[in-house]
Amino acid sequence: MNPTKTRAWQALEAHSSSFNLHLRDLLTDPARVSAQTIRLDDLLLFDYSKHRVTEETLGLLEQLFVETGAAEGFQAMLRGDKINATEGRAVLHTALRDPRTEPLLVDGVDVRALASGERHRMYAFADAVRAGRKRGHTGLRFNHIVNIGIGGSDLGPRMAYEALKPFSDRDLQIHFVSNVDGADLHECLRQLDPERTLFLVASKTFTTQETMANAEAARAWLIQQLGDPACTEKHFVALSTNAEKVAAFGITPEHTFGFWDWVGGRYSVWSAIGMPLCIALGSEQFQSFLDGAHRIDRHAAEAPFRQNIPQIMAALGIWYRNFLGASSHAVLPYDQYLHRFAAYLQQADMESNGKSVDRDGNRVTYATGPVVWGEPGTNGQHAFYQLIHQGTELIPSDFIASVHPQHPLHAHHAKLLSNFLAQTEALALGRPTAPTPYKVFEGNKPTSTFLFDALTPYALGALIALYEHKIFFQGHVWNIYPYDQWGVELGKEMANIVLPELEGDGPIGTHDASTAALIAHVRGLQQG
Ligand code: G6Q
Repeated sequence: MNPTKTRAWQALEAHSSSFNLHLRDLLTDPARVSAQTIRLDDLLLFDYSKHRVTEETLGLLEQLFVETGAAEGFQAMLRGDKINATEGRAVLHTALRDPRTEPLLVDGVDVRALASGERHRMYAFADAVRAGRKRGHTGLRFNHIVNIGIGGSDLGPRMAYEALKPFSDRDLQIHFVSNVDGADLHECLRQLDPERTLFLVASKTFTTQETMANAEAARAWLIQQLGDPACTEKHFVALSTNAEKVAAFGITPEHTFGFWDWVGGRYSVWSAIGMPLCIALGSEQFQSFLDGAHRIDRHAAEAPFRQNIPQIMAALGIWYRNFLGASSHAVLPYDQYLHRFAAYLQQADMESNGKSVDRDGNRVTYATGPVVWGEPGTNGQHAFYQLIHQGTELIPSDFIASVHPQHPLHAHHAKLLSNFLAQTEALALGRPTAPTPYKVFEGNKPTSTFLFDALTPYALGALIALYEHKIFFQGHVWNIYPYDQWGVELGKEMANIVLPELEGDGPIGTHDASTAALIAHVRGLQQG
């Protein structure tokens, strides 16, 4: 339903227009903090007390969730309804990490059993690579693993591998190649020992231009290095839903790990797309990563609104986006290992909720997904925090850290955490008086604090799932379809028109005047 037609939305509009409370005043009340802090197991403390909300605001946001049927919508996703209606698909990344064995049927097929079967094949393969039971063409153990994939087939495993490096086998070097810019593959190949390199071609469709170009070039390189076309058999693995295309590329069924159309690319790290992570961590720790996500699946489904972290995250985002005019959302992990987290979330969130047509096919009349961005603290403090503190934009920010670090430099960690805590306090309170107006900090800048006990595989699984479900709840309330991505099609199609024009010497087709001139310029310089 159109959320603006709900009573809650209209009440929130009235409420926001008269809202003039400052966090300085709101945060004098310790009861507020206990009411707006959620402690989840020994996993995480989530503090949402530093937000421009009152009990009334939260009550109205809860009402908005009730009126739009958000909790029922979540159940519909979990039970396999085809909520990705524009592609006619169920959305079941949650089934990939669900340990239950009762059948969950989609089109008469038990997706839990499918997922579990393929997961155990992946576990056996990953553990065999780690133990040296799977070896290369010349009998050597693998020590370089190269994931070739892009978008959803790159960002998740890459981010998670970086985040969990301390838990990985350090004798294995895991590389990620994604860009069709040859520089990416070129720089990677320079580091490899061909006899000891395993290539993982990660592509749901197995047709993506970038991935196929890189996979073909990698294969040619390997054959040239090892001097035997038969060598590719042991050195190539496919992670894909398209068994036919994989076979046509020449990868064996034994080296093919599948997933299904009910796994969206940007939600696929839990499937065979997680193979590089699984090889790096081993199956036990990968399972713990899945278990952490499943813990959040249950939490999101069961916890009441005020105790439900992803629902609160989503509701606060809607409050700022639709009622207080925020157009972006910053994600600031005080954790160097999470240095790819914002990049990952940009895809998860912006590709899901960057939509302007609602579920009835109408242009929306309200704002949907914000721009998501961020960098690890403390680096960001020396760069863009100026704008968050003193600029004219309202930028709600997520501060993420762990109490216990994954490295032995504890004195560093105390410094890191002191910055982490001080920044959210400074943003909230500001400094109302100063010798010059330039040194005044207005404060009242909202933040959420996510404080993990430690960034373990379990915790990372939970962290990702929190954001996945935040995205679900926002997309649901906004009445859009989060699980398609038609917006990436047009540019791809047009690149296929431009490519032959760049490579050939025939006439340049019909383009806008700017693009036609640019094509002519490139051709002129390249072809003399
Ligand atoms: C993700 C998108 C997109 C996709 C890539 C790679 O949700 O669909 O980022 O993951 O375009 O697609 P393939 O895995 O099919 O190569």
